[in-house]
Amino acid sequence: MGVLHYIVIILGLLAGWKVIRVYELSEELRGSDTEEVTTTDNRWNGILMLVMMLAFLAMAVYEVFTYQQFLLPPASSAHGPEIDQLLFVSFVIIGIPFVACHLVLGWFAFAYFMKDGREAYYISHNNRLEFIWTAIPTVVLFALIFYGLAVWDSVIAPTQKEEDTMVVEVLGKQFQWVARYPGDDGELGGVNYRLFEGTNSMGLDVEDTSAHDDIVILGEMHLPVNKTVRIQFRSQDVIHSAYLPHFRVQMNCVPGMSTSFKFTPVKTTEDMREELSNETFDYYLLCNKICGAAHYTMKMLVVVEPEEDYNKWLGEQKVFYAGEESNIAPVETLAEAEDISGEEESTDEESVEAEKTKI
Ligand SMILES: [Cu+2]
Repeated sequence: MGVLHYIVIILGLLAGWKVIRVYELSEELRGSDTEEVTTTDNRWNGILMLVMMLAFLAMAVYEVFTYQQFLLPPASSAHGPEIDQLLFVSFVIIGIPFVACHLVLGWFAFAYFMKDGREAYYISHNNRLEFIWTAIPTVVLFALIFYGLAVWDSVIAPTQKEEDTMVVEVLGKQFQWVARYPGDDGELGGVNYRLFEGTNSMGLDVEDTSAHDDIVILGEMHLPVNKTVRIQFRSQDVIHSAYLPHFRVQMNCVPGMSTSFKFTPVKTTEDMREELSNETFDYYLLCNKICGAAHYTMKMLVVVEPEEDYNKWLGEQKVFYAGEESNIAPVETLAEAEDISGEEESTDEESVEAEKTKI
């Protein structure tokens, strides 16, 4: 909105205020008490209340349909439809009392406005009524919670055998995502949060030989279609949340622990481009936990493709550990790693001492 809009709004408000003032003054001239609330005022209030409630509901319905597209993108994982149905059922069950309560509220204000000779009906206590309005929401909410738990259970612990599942690791850090694939041995090497240091940006335990052929890729991840994948999440610094909206996957990445989510992508990036008739469509993994100043930049491209393409792509990627000659990941035991952190502390103390002497 430009400055002109604001000026128009302010002038409009001033004009409204002046109109009311003129009305009040004319009433005073007529000798009537402007403070007195008449039956006509009450009737008008009732009508306006009903109109406002109807307008409010109409706006709510309009917004639900207009902005539905921003709620969730089309699902493209095997469990996606289950989550969508849960969401739909929840919205319907919450929507019914939402509409009903507002209609009743508007209607009562309209139909039972205060007028002479009408007396309010007081109920001091009614056990049956209290039982009904406690029992119905309890039963409905219990049903909703059990349904939700059942869906969550089937999503988080699907029945596919673990040996048919491929494993990929995703590491979150301020402000990047890194993917790690097991190499030819099909096994991800060990990691430890205490080994994040220097060029060992993955905290890889290179004493573990299965770590030597691990493949690490920055900001991009490929997945074969129709293959169940377990993504193991880690964080290097603060809590991040890996969010793959199209796959209906979200999992916190917590420093010092490993979390995971198993799912099956069922549509390739190409399938989705065709389905949405959008040439530039891409899947993304986003960070859904405000983790710092550049949180909004934290996303990783996810490419879902046929298995042959996936294998070809993976074959072209580089191995992270380049041998003892490389400057990457010094071979250390955890005890040594602790020693180093001890040294760092003493350096800190030294610098503090140095600061003191300066002063
Ligand atoms: Cu983050």
